[in-house]
Amino acid sequence: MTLRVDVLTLFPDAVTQYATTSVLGRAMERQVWELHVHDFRDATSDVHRTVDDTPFGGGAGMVLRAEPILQTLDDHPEIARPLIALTPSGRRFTHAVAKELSALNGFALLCGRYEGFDERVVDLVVDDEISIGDYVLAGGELAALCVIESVVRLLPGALGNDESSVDETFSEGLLEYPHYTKPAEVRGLGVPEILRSGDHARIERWRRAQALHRTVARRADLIEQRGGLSDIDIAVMAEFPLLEGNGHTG
Ligand code: 6GU
Repeated sequence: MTLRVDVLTLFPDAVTQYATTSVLGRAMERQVWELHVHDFRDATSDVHRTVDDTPFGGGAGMVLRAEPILQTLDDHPEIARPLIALTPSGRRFTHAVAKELSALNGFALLCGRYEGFDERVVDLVVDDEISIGDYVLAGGELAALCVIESVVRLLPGALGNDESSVDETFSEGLLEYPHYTKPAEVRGLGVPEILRSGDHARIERWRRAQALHRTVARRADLIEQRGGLSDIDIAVMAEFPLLEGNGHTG
């Protein structure tokens, strides 16, 4: 089944350009997903094609008008639902939300600009509001692309044979262990000896220990979310303590 994604934006070329490149572009060619981009400036009816106006109540910045967005939805009843608005005041986007969206037949993303859109758009047509993190972007386009990429790569057939989204960061609630490739020495830095030992059971425990050490050091909130460290976690971390320089020499 092909996932249908609609994007409502004032910058259709920026969205299309990225979404047809690399992993997303290849997945689109394989019909894992399809993209329908709608420029809501096309749904304006005044000569200046005005999409924004000053806020009632005063204050800085401009607000996106409701009508071009509502008209776009009226003109295109085929636009997928739910309609998700991208805004820094939305609920936080996480791997769990990406999984939710990847289970749908489709969804639409509304990209805000300026100070946001008229709240009546939210009242009338928006089903959900999402933010990708606690910082402010100039518009929702980059956020929409983050959502699309993280969702599409979870779909069957989206990634190549030697890529996988099963075994990576966040699918397990831990950060990734460090990776190395050839050559064995880079500007005086080696590769942890164990990775060249051929002892696969031991390598797996070492990687697990590194993922745990990293997550404890950088994202204690993730450890808490998974209910703390298990006895097995503690044992494997003790078997492979964190070495200086992230273990490059050991
Ligand atoms: Cl979804 N939009 C904007 N404009 N800024 C953001 C965001 C979204 N998520 C985090 N910052």
